[in-house]
Amino acid sequence: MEDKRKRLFSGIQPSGCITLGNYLGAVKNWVALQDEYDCLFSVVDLHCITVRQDPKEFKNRSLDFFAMLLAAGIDPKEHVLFFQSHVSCHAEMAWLLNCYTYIGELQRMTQFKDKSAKHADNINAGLMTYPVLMAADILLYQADAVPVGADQKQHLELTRDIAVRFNHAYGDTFKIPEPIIPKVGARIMSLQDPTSKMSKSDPNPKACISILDSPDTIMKKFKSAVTDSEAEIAYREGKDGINNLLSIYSAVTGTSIEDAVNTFAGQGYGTFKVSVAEAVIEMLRPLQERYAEIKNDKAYIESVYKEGAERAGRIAHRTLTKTMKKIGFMIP
Ligand code: ATP
Ligand code: LTN
Repeated sequence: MEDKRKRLFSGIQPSGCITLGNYLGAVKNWVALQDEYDCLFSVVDLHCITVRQDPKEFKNRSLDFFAMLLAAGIDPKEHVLFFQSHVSCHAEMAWLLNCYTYIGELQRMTQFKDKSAKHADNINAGLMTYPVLMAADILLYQADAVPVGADQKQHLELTRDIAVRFNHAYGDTFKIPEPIIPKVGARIMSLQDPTSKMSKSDPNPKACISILDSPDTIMKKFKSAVTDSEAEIAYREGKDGINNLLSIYSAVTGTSIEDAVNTFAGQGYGTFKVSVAEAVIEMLRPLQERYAEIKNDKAYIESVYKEGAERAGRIAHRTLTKTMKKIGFMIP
């Protein structure tokens, strides 16, 4: 029976580890949205090579990420979970869309500017055309909705601009996707510098929580989180460290920021940090247990990604052919 639910697509790069930021800003949301949408989730490995990767590590990490998504609760029977590189239409569609995207648009992207500054010795063309590959990911599946953290909003706007431009030139071809950005957790900040986002590529390991960190490590990282010298638990401008901890607590427990503030009002920062750490540890415990099981079952992981690539490939191929026909390619 044809699925009449709206279609959803999202992706995560297998670089670094899945951070608490990725989890609260994206993955946790993916799991919840599975009830409402017909979903495709991808480990977007092609995106990773804009930065040099060690081949062996890259391969292992890609598999780890796949297992982590399964452990987090992605249901590969109901939905599609696959590696981007297993569906060659992504790279092909990216080429087509490159020719409908302006260099000026790509140079304006905040992430491009940030990453160029960070990797000044390797500003390759892929770093710049990265958002076009992302647009290809989304448009290939005619996705209605794309859940992402706040940092990806700009890339999604570009995706929409490219799709509108193409549709305008050739007639209705692509669905125009809507972003889904969570109200709390959309932008989890670094524990060491709460004015910048928690990033898997942060060189300071204390800045970032991995969803596979041990309870001990999580507790230590929260205890050393940077706050301020006021000793007042309140959510307001200028209290970046405390705001971040309140956001994390709220996203993890599902309580509003206001209720969290009331719960902790009058307590010291030390006690508050311990409570936030405990909530995170409890949230991650079942995920870590499932991960340990799934990681050992190589045959299961393989069967899921093979089936995922087939199911995704069928949809992607349909859109790629349609797009090529519109442009005027001779289709064999
Ligand atoms: P890097 O930090 O190295 O740039 P990343 O952590 O942004 O990488 P991605 O795989 O590009 O990793 O992101 C996966 C998802 O996680 C995206 O939807 C992104 O918006 C979301 N995300 C990333 N960092 C955060 C954060 N600090 N808070 C909330 N969501 C985040
Ligand atoms: N650029 C994204 C990862 C990504 C993505 C996508 C997210 C690649 N393709 C398609 C949503 C839909 C990021 O999160 N940094």
